[in-house]
Amino acid sequence: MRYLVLLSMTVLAAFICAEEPKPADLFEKPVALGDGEEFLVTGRAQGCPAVCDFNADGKNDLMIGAHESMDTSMGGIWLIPNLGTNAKPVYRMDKAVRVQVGEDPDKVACGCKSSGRVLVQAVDWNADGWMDIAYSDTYRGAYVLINEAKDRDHPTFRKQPFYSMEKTNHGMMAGGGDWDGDGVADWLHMPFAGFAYKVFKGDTQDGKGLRFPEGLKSSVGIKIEGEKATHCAWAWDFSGTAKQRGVTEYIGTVKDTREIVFFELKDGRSRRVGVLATADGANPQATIGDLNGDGKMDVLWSCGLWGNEFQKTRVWVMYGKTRNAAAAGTLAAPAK
Ligand SMILES: [Ca+2]
Ligand SMILES: [Ca+2]
Ligand SMILES: [Ca+2]
Ligand SMILES: [Ca+2]
Repeated sequence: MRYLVLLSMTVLAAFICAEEPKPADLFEKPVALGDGEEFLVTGRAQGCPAVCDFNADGKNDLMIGAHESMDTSMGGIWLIPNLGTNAKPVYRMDKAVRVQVGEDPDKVACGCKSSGRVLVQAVDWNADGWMDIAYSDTYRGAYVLINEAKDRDHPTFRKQPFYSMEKTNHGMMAGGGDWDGDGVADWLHMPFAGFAYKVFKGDTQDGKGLRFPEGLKSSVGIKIEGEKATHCAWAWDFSGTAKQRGVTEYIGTVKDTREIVFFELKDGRSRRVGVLATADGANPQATIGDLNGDGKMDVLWSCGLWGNEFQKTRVWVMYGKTRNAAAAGTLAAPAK
């Protein structure tokens, strides 16, 4: 009898293990990006990295939204071309191009010297094959930069509002991924530091481009209680089993911790499944994208470093192990 109980418990445990993804099985160990000898050190504070292919050469580049420095509340966006290959990317900060609005660098009002952020995402808003950018200043509003389609290597943009909080709110955070499971990336607005989650459902034009409905009212609130991300959150079927298990898997960060956490949301309740990595600085900002273009969704993050290098930022990636990003083209590179 005892043997039978033990046996059935073992079988049950095996069944549960098979159902529940282990975060360690989903991603490789984190690596810091750079040129193979030196790490990419951006010299910017509170960096938020994202995958893009701004020059449309088929090699995935990096985009970083960040403070100009900790002496100012102003920020900007930098594009860093991939000088290597997708499998072996090479990024150097001295090759970075600052995003221009017309003749001038885009100035982002972060609202705060120490903790404002610039969360960025590559989109192709008008489906013309030229990369556009959606970003949030985490303070008051979100914007879209429409590529003027003049120069692939040194793009210039037109700036237009995407939505506005209308009054200042230091706790406005953002994220994305696919929250409704249709394979198209969405935008996530997290007012009051994750108190609410509002999804802007991503849309394409005949399968090309990526845009979100404009104006705060066009977002849809999702119920999320329990252990949840507060500073950024990105949903994807990372394990490839989320849909069949009826859950939403997402990665995110929580205020005042350095952890990149894997969460699961089911019936409005969120819970921590496990910690994927611990950042080398406070309040890391994470995004997802298929950086090496292998059809497996990767996780990127950066932060402000502590100590006497607190204005510098290293960019980390954790490559995905599960083939799950087939429909994620809009997250990595715009349609050509
Ligand atoms: Ca490229
Ligand atoms: Ca475009
Ligand atoms: Ca979606
Ligand atoms: Ca990948």
